[in-house]
Formats: sequence, structure tokens, C-alpha cells
Amino acid sequence: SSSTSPTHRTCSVSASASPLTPKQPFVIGVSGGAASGKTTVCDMIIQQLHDHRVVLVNQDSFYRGLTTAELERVHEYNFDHPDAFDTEQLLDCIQKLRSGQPYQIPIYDFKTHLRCSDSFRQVNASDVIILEGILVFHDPSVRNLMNMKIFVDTDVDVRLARRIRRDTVERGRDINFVLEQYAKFVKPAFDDFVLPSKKYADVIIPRGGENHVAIDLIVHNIESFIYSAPGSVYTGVDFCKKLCGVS
Ligand code: UZR
Ligand code: MG
Repeated sequence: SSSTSPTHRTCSVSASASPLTPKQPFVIGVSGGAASGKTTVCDMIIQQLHDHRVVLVNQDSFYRGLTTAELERVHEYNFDHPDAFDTEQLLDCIQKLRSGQPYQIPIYDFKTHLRCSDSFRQVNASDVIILEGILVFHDPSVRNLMNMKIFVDTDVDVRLARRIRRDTVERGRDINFVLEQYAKFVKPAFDDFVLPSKKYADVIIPRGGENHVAIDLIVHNIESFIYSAPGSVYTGVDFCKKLCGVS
């Protein structure tokens, strides 16, 4: 077995077995308007980073559950405003994951607008943390934890068309309600909060998930960061082979 070769000793598959100090995970923020293709871009990045441990955190998971009073007037609730999210908790989550600790992410139900009271999604330490959501660049302390910021820039009409399909077909909502909510909250919040945060992006991806060239470039950049940083803990077989020059 190749594991007897001295060079292979630096290729550890677990942090505890490595003589090297683990470095901090690489944190990527992915922002963009609702239905811009953020989730698709993240899925494609994750697919191409299959040699690494990657965790996806959705800002949506940190929606505050609505109070009874808010639920009674749900048509007047602005889900696109920064205050709709528990940003303190999101910050705590990213800080913990970045320092290598696991985290129990809340589960938010889009149908009831409530959080699951008894279940969580347990997320473990990883090499890459991707934080995705419409307003992930809004809060400076969350933004400052990111090593790379990506903005998915998709035409407004394409986003509206997708949004209508998603909310009616996938979420069973009434078309009139969807359009009303779009005009009242979604569009103004995009103009007031999402678009102004685009200036913080390092990379702007036109056309979202269709843009394979942009995604390839991003993935290569992440990989070179992981490979080049001294003191890295390398995980995954192909990764180790690459590092040790074994084909
Ligand atoms: P993405 N949203 C809901 O429709 N219902 C909820 O209970 C919580 C959020 C919507 C929210 C926003 N707005 O535009 C969208 N509304 O989810 C963000 N109205 O999701 O980033 O996947 O597009
Ligand atoms: Mg999404």
C-alpha cells in the first residue's frame, strides 16, 4: 500500500491523525435576488468539490418563526426584510463552524412559517462552508467571516417567472397573492437591501447556474486555496493523491 511511503504521512484523512494544525475552513457567501439561481450555483460548486468536506448553510433556515399575531396578518409580513432573519444566531452558527465545531441548524417550515421546535439539522466540521441567501451580505459581521463573496446576477424578469412557478407549483400558493407580495415586499426589498449589497461581492455571476465557466473558475480558486495554504489538513483520497503526485 502507498500509505507506507513517507510522503503519504502528511496526507491525513482526519484531523486527529494529522501532525499538522488544521486551518480554518474556507467560507463562501452566495447572495442574489430571490429565485436568481443561488441554490443551483451552490449545488454545482458542491458537486465539483466532491473531494472535500463541504457544508451548505441556508439563510432561510434562520427565518424567525412568526408569532401568533404575525401569523394572523401573514399577508402583511415582510419576509424579504433583514429583520425577518435571526442574524445573531446565523452569526453564531458560522463562527462555530469556522472554528471547527458542529452546529444544530434550525428547520424552518415555509408552509406554516414556523420553526420545528424539536428537530435540527446537525452540521459537522468541514473544509468549505457555503452560506447562501438573499441577504447574506447585509450584516457586516456575517460578511466579514467570508473568504469569498459571490453574487448571482439574474435578470429580474427571469427571477419573477421562476418565482411564480416555484410559489404556485411547488408551494401551492395563489397567483394573485404571489404577485401582490412581489410588488409589495419582494421587489422593494431587492432594491433597498439586496442590490446595494452587490458591491461587497468579489465575483458576480451573470445568468446563475447556467454559467459553467464562472463555476469552474470559482471551484479552481477554492481548490487552489485549500491546496496552497500551509498547515492544511487534506481530506479525501483524490486530494491526497494529487498532493503527493500519485496518479
Ligand atoms: P430564495 N419566503 C416565503 O415565501 N415564505 C416564508 O415563510 C419565508 C420566506 C420567501 C421570501 C423570499 N419572501 O423572497 C424568499 N417572500 O423566500 C427567499 N415573500 O428565498 O433565496 O430561495 O429565493
Ligand atoms: Mg433558494
